[in-house]
Amino acid sequence: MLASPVMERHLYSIRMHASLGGRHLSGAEHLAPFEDLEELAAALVRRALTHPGGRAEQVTISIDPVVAETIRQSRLPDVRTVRVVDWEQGRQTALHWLKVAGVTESAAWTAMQAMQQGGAPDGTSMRGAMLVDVVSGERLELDHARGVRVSRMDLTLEAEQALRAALVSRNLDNPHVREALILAGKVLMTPGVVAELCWSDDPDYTAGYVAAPGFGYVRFPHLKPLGEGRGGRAFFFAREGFNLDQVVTFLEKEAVLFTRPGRFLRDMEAGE
Ligand code: WAQ
Ligand code: MG
Repeated sequence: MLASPVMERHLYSIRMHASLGGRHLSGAEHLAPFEDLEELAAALVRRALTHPGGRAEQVTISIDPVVAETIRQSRLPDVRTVRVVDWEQGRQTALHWLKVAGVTESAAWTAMQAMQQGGAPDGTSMRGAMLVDVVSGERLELDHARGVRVSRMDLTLEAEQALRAALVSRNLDNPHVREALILAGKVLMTPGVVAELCWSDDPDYTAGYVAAPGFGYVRFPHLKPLGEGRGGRAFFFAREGFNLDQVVTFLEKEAVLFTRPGRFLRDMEAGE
């Protein structure tokens, strides 16, 4: 949330990570000028201590300077909802959109199965995303429990206001949607990315999405059963030209600021 022109300001990345019983509970972050850090830190701590999943035991706030000239500016992805009646139809339809993006059916299926089983070796959700070979479905990230964390992205205050106005009128103005759009927006800028698949780890939130550079962010109201606490993210990459270090550095370290929302496209039915 940035109120003033970006390039003249010295910016900071401010990130919160909270855990409970040794498990990841909550995380959030912003890119902000110096003057906003104190207030943002307080808001992030409040968020960690009032999380619906329990009160955090450990909260870490990290602040790092970001060189203003290195910040990439972009527009958020276009958004559309595909109506599905239940999570089975949602998965089937998500599989279709992944194929449209260029993921093989077997790779898409393999990733979905891995996410359903929690993604991490102990059967819980990963902290970050799995990186998946678009053809074979093979996992490419080094740490299957942590995965790759997308970080250092935010929107300007103007873009946030425009986005929220567009979301409110569609009954979609909640933190899940806003944060997922920002995260997917950065993922879609990654060199070599073909698509992203995501569903929430919040037991009460069944929605998820498929995003791809060609069609933006396509959301499905149901991608998992209500009450399911395992969620995840899979980023699909073409193996040719894939460079793990470059991809991880981009996703974790390079700052991206969204200055405009994407377009909102009409809802579709699953069979369309
Ligand atoms: N980087 C990579 N992976 C992440 C990150 C991150 N910064 N944050 C979360 N994940 C992974 C991790 O495995 C989580 O378990 C999983 O994603 C889901 O995270 O209605 O709420 O924050 O359009 O629970 C999408 C649909 C909601 C929104 C996504 O994700 C809509 C959501 P959550
Ligand atoms: Mg969650």
